[in-house]
Parts: sequence; structure tokens; C-alpha cells
Amino acid sequence: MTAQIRPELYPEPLRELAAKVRAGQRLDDEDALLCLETPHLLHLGQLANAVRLQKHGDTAFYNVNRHINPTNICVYTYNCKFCSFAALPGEDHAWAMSHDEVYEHAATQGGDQATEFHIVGGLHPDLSLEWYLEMLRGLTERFPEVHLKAFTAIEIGWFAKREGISIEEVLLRLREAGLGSLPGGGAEIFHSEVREIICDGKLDADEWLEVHRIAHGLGIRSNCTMLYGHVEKPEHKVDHLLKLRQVQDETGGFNAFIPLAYHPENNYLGLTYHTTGSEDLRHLATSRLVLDNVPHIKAYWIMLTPRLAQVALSFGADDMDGTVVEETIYHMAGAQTDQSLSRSELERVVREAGFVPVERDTLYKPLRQSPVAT
Ligand code: V47
Repeated sequence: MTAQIRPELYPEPLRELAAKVRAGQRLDDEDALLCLETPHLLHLGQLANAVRLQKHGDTAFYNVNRHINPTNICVYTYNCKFCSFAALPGEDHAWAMSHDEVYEHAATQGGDQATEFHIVGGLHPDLSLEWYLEMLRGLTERFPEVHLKAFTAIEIGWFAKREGISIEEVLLRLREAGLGSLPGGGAEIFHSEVREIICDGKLDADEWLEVHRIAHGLGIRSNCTMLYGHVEKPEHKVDHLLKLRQVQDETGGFNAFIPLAYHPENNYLGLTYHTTGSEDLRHLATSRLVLDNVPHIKAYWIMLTPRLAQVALSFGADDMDGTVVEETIYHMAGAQTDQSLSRSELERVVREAGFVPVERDTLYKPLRQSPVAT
């Protein structure tokens, strides 16, 4: 029950939705479609904000993390037409780090203060699972306090295929080597009509969801994402959100949902369209309302800009992601944002938006509430 919502003050098409949100009732597919199509963005945002305030009050989370991308060489370079990060071996922009280079990246530019390394990469044809296990062991040895959030479901699926072992076996071995949780990438849009166009041949929806189900069953938590703003239709996104909600009902293992705006530069999809701020806010608000069982909605500032991420905190989001330090996936796709924000910059951004910045660890345990600015 979200008492401060007064349905009678909402424009007609949203009145019933407002009454449902007020009563704490679950939204259905038609409601989700309405969220994605209504012209009344501020009213939608107000509903999402009411839910966000009920769940998290005026707290806005962030973490001190560092992204590490050991390689961008990827066997799916031609399959994933939307991806600007991947490269084929020998291409000018291809890289593959050694273990020592990974450790150097981990240690530089504030990496020594990080509580999380967010590690993802391409599907390198020549790197064995053992190479990755060694990398995790090396990181754990050098940075025992840092949580390793590593490998999308796509990478997990690739390791299993390459080694001829089960997903469960891959996850168990990775955990033994230091894996803490899985990031949410690789979900894109689950519907096959879209997947066939943007990432044909990659793990399908059922396989992506199964990797996360298995991880959750082993007690490994994860995030989930949705890539919007390309060829998808609203119905595809409703299907995507409801599939995630279904898995979360079963397992409860998702920490956060991150709506990801497609960036069109330097890839094979052939689109030029950039999402607008209103679209980004709409997707954040819709996800807060539909994913009633996912605790956190992340406004990924790298993608949104810190300015829009501030607004997003009043449109359903309660988390800004982190300091990041070095970002390649979005910057190779044309992002103009900085690659890093310091802890104090993040705190200022949050505070100026009217929220209380709380540093968290990867699993959302609060670590430190920032002192009030003077
Ligand atoms: O899986 C790839 C997307 C994702 C493009 O779990 C693109 O905490 C836009 O998943 N335009 C990787 N998006 C990023 C990701 C993520 C980010 C922040 C936090 C977390 C988390 C996860 O980026 C990919 C894909 O969906 N992506 N190419 C592009 N051109």
C-alpha cells in the first residue's frame, strides 16, 4: 500500500494503474504496455518514485568499483551486430591482456580502494576456463577484500560449451576460484524476433535465464539487464520484463535490474538513433513498477550521464552504480560521459538530487553513509 498516491489526480488512462500501485497489486502485461506507451511521463515517474521511496526511502546507493575487460576478442563479433566492443583477432582495436596486465589494471587509478571488480569480456576462442580461473585466483590473492562480479551468462555459456562441461560445473569452478556474483549483461531483448536481428546465434532467452537460475540455486546472486532503443517493440520489452520477474519469483536471486540504452556508433547494426532522456526515464520507471520483486533499479550513470542519473533517482532508480574508473563497452559505442567519477563526485551528484548517498558493497550491504555536506 503506497498511501500517498491519489489515483483521482491521475489522467484517465493511468488512474487504474495508480490504484493498483497504491494497493500494492502486481502489474500485468497490459499495465506494463501502458507504462511504455503513456504520454504522461511525469505521472508514470511519480508512481515509480512512490514505490522507490517505499522500498528505499531517500537512500541512493553507489559503490566503489573498477571495470576490467581482459579481452574484447570475441567469436560472436559478427553475430552481435549491436556490439561496438568486440573485435576479431588481428584487428587494430583488438586486445587480450595477460594475467599481469589484468592485475595492473586492478591496482591502478583507485582500483586499490575498490570493493568490487566488474569483469567482463569477449568470448576469446583461445582462452581456456583454466586461464580465467587462474585470473580469479590471482585477483583473490592480491585483493582478498574485493568482490569479483564477473562474466555474463553469455561468457558462462561459452565456457561450458568450450570445455564440454555443464553450466553448474563452470559456476562451481569459478566460485571456488573467487567468483562472487554475476553481472547482468548479455540479456539484450529475449524475444526471438529481436534476437534474430541483433544477436543471432548467441545464447537464447531460455539459456540466459537458465544460467541465472542455476547460479541462484548455487547461492550466487546476479543482476539483470535489458537493452532498449534499437529494433525492439514495446511488446518485446513487456515479454522481457515479465520473464525476468518470473525467474525472480522462482529464485529471488537478482539484486538489481539495469535498463541499458542502445548506443549506435561503431557497430554493424546500421542504426543512428540515440534514445532521448524521456525514453531513458520511462524505461527506469516502468522497470521499477513492473519488477516489483527485484530490490534495486540501477541508473547506470555512464550510460545516462550523471545529470540524467540524478533525475532518474526520482523516477524509480535507487542506485547509481559506481566509480567505474575505465569503461570501454559504452565508450566504444559513442558514449560521451567521463569514464570515472570519484567517491566524492558521486556523493555530490546524489546529494544535489535530494537523496542521501550510501556506499554499498556488491550485495547491497551499506558500508558508509556520507557525512552531510557543509
Ligand atoms: O551485455 C553492448 C550492452 C552490456 C552496446 O550488472 C551495449 O551491474 C548499448 O551489462 N550500446 C554490458 N549497450 C553492460 C552491462 C552492465 C553495465 C553496468 C552494470 C552492470 C551490472 C551490467 O552492454 C552488454 C550489452 O547489453 N551493450 N553494446 C551498445 N552498442
